[in-house]
Amino acid sequence: MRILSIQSWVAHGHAGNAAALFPLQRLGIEVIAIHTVLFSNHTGYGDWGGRVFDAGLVAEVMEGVARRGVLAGTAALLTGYLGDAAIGEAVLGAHARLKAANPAALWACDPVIGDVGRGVFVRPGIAEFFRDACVPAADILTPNHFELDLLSGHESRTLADAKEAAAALMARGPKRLLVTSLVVEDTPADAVDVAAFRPGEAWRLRTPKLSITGRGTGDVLTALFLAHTLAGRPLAECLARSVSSLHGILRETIASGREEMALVAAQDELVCPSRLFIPEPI
Ligand code: PXL
Repeated sequence: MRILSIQSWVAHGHAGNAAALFPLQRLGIEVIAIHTVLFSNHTGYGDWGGRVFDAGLVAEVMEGVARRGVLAGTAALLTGYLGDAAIGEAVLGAHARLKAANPAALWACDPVIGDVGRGVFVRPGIAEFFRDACVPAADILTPNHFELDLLSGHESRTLADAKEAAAALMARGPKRLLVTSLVVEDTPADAVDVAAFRPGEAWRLRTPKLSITGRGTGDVLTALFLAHTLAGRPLAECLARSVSSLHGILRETIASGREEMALVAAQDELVCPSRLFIPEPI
């Protein structure tokens, strides 16, 4: 199994490809990783070194990869933090190239735009790019609650609102949706929900809220959700395994007093989560 992952790279810590690559590899998946930026650390620190790559570089690397003849055997494209809207065009080009080589390939798109509390944290044009160009082309979309509202154009205050927004987005193309960091009216203050949708089917998984403002957590979730989807697992199981693995990683992160996810130290959680949460149909 091989996945092409186009996301940011950070030298220190885990966000973008530096969050997604190892979990995929730990699950036995080969990854072709193309980076959209090279930063010292994720932007949540408010201070970082490095720069966004130009879109031409991303396209050139993609062309080189295509010339190796490996795309026909690549099952999916995984995309996340873009850095710049122009890189979005290179991502669309990469998607077209992959589909030409393997028409069955899936695109799992994490529309990284922003978060509740932090607002939009990406450059102008990126939100519109995700809404107008990526939603119709992606097979799997993994917005957080903030991004669900932004992409659907409606604020989801209740579970019914969130289901409506998910249905509206799926009507535009994606066949599977994972909504992370979902906090609706009936979400208890000490919990956080993740919901998974496909047409005619919806699940919610509630986990205890952990005292950590993890970055890159969405990148790990999307990678795991894609890996389990490609393994042919049912939607509820993809949700349960992905969230339970991340929860185990975050528990170890807190226990060891780290600032960045304990992906390496708690790697067994990626394969076999020590506590398996069970989703409920909604
Ligand atoms: O997790 C999203 C993400 C990815 N890559 C970089 C980031 C962030 C979020 O802050 O800064 C570089």
